[in-house]
Amino acid sequence: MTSAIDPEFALYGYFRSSAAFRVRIALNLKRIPAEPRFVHLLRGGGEQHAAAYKTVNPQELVPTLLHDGHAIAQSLAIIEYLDEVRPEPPLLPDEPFGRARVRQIAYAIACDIHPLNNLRVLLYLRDRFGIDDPARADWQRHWMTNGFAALETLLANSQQTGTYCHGDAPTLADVCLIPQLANARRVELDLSPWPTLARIEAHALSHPAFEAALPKNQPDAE
Ligand SMILES: N[C@@H](CCC(=O)N[C@@H](CS)C(=O)NCC(=O)O)C(=O)O
Repeated sequence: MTSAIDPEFALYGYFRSSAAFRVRIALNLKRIPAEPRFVHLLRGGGEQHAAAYKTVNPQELVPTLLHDGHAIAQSLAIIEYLDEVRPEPPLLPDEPFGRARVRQIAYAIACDIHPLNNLRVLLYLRDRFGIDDPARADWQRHWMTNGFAALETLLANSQQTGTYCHGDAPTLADVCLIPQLANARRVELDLSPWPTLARIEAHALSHPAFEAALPKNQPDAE
């Protein structure tokens, strides 16, 4: 959806990474065509563990944003940074309760759901405890179900919810929700118990910034 690459920005990511997916959405919304740098999370044991990448991000995770001589990791820190250096369109509301509510939704996903389903956690379950593929998929569905049920209640019962999680424009909350729902589809989680989440997802994916950021639309998609 974007044109020539902006040489000011580069993003280390992987097509399936939902944390990188969040940043791709934010960059698209702000019309920043960052140079993509691909880190294959599985090849050769994971390129995130290569010495060269460790100097960029000592946590050995994607995404990492390069801008203005800085390497910034943690998707939420990156997105709030982008919101400060490129404020339009804003991804956080302009009043304190709205900002807190959007962060509440974003953190429920990024801090409480996503980490339990991350690759390194799944690999540890397999390698340390011998947990097989179906049981690990069940683990993922369990923690997503737990988190989505709470989000559905929050969103369905709030007048602040609009066509997006907070009002009628995309915010940090949607930037986190849509990639998490993509992860849920990968493990064949039935989303029908959460109609508000599904409605917001359908609406968001009609926006080119979200659609272009989908894993399947990335150059490194397999
Ligand atoms: N809290 C971090 C999470 C980053 C993260 O977990 N990234 C995953 C991909 S979604 C990763 O790089 N995993 C590699 C691994 O587990 O080895 C953020 O929001 O950026």
